[in-house]
Amino acid sequence: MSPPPFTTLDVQRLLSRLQLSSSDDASPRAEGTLSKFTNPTHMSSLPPPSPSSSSTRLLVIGDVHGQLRSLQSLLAEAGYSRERGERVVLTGDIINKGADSPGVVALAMAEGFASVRGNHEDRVLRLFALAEAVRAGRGGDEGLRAWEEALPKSDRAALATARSLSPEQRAWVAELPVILRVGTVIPGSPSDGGGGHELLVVHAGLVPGLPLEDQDPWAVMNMRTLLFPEEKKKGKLSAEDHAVFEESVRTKLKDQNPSAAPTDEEFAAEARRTLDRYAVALQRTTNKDKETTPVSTPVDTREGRSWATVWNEAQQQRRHRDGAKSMTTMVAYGHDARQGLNVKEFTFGLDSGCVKGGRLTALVFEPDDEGRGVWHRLVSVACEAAEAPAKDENKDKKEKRDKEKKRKDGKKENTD
Ligand SMILES: [Mn+2]
Repeated sequence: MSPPPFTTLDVQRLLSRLQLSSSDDASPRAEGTLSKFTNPTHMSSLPPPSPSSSSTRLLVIGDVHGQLRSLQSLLAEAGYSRERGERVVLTGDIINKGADSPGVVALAMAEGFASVRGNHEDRVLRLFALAEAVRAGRGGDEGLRAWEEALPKSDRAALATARSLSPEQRAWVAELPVILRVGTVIPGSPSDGGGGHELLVVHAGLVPGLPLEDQDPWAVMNMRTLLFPEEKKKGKLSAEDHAVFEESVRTKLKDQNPSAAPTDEEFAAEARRTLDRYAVALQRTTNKDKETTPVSTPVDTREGRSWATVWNEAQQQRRHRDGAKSMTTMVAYGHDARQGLNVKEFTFGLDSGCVKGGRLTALVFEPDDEGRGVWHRLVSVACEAAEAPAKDENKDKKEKRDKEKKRKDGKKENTD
């Protein structure tokens, strides 16, 4: 008989114990950075090109998902040169699903690539930390096996990915920030008013009008759309949107503790915290930004409005309001393989489905030949679909039934 599932409280207790012991070098399980596995770095900045660089090219590459060969051919296709000091940024989900996650991380570390944390990095790290906590906290290897058995197949696969990485590779992945500020990629010139464009890289999206430090890390790694409150409902979501919002909160809690459903109290507390976050953040938002972008709540489903569409509208309004002298903010992201390549004026959706046999895409910023400015273009290569992981028949059947039920309920599973 399997032991009762861990409650969210159990998990928090186990993880905090593990974090306390993580600085203890005497512990064989200590990785020194385990607290970073479940508490990601919120934001960091990409270092500018080094003074010795002979090229200022910047490559931003979509979701690699362990497809090492595709990444290598894309770098070759784009004419990437480490010797010239070119910089590469990955949009997250560089590991899991594909055949060679350790190979991708090894290449990224060796070449000094930057990346953000995607939902797959987050899941892989979280499951590893949880598994270590379970082993330490309940029944050693035996208890761990029973806990693993009860996990859904995709979580067991993520745990296998975590264990395929070396401790140094896991530590590197754990350092990846949720938001990466790249800085100015297209400088403004006096002739066009001085404005220019800066670039942010995230895995899934950002809530327009909300300060970066107020963005919810889970939402930045998972969001697709925004729900807007209704004026006639005094700023509250419609009943329909509220149901969508609740579903998204459940997914967030499940991501944080895959081994147990939250209690009603935990769910209610998280839903309240989330709504408060956006209400409080709205008060902090400057009046100027409030005019262009009403506050909204991000969700991981496809109901509501695309965050990228709203982001573009906000940037266009800002430029209209402040003129060409103001800096505008572009965002490069991945995550949305079903939507596919999605390039707009101020947003670049770069997940073109490599792991499903689509393409791997790079957004390249480079000076034009006459040195008159910086331009961007896309380079991509075709990918072979990753092989499906080994079968586990009983579980497969159950998961197929669950999926079938979800489909009948009109829901589609998001696995990006
Ligand atoms: Mn993703």
